[in-house]
Amino acid sequence: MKIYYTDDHFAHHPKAELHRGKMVTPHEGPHRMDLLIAGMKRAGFTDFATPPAFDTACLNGIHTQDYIHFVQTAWARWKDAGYAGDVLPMSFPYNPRRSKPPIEIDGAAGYFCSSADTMITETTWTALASTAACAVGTVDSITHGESAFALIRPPGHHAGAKYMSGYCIFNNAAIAAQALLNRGMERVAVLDVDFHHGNGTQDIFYDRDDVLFASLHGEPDHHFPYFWGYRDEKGAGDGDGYTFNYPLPAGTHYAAWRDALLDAIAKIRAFKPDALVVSLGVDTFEQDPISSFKLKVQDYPAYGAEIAKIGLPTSFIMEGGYGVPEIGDNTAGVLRGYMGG
Ligand code: OKP
Ligand code: ZN
Repeated sequence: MKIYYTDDHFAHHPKAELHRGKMVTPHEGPHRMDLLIAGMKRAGFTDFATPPAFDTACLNGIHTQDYIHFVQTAWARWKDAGYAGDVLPMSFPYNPRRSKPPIEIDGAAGYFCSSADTMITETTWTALASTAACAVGTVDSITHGESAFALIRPPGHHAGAKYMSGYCIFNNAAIAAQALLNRGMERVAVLDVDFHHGNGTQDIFYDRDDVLFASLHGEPDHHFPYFWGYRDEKGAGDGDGYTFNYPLPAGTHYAAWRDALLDAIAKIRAFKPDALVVSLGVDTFEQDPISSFKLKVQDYPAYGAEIAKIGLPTSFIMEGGYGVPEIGDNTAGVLRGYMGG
């Protein structure tokens, strides 16, 4: 299996995160990639591949032009305003009677954001170009008949058409799904196994019947992203019945998680998609520092094998997973399980 990767992820390196009232080193940083690569190598993965050149066209239909322009220019505007550090939004659009980005960058940043955990640094764009290109790379592999993995950071599944959120700025899973459709596939399913609800992906495809979205996640009354991911969110308009949410309580072990997975897989099969995108977050691990499920190391290959049984060419897109060396073993474990052990 090809692993699309570049060193450009280093270019996204925010300095601090406000977490539960304290300034801390961001949970989502380059150190994660060291752990992920170490785990992949321990598991014998060697087929690292350079993605195709980034083309902004891959963002069409996923992110709006004004949002893309904001992301590209935000840091320079922040600096020109005389502000320190990274772009960090603090004020969010809450007036339903007015919807336009203000001119001042602090306000503009809030307009394009839904949570104050997502920073833009001087070189973030370079990292985002790489994540999007790696997502497209997996689609290249699929068109050649091979499943593939985008080993990327920052993650993407919280980012919507015109907002960043939850460490995510470009929605790489959505980019992959759209790229598959652009290459002639008629239906694509996105299975989101990250601990957190993939609100951005859900939002982007909510009104569409060509992309099914299914997510297993910590139930939103107690877990980020809080305002999304309830069971009654099922899609709207043409998309009604193409979104499936499996909110699960803190402390969920593999047995119950797997029951939800098998239900999601049944929905995916009934949809008869041409390909599958997996938002692969491994923050479901029992030791994850910001999450609360109880999956163990051996559960990752087990569910990778369940995903393989769907029998679809699959684009695996790295999402979350934090803090401990096992994030590498668990990520590799899913892929090993998918490949048959
Ligand atoms: C991203 B992914 C701020 C609390 C907000 C956001 C979690 C984002 C997780 N310190 N936390 O889904 O793994
Ligand atoms: Zn997550």
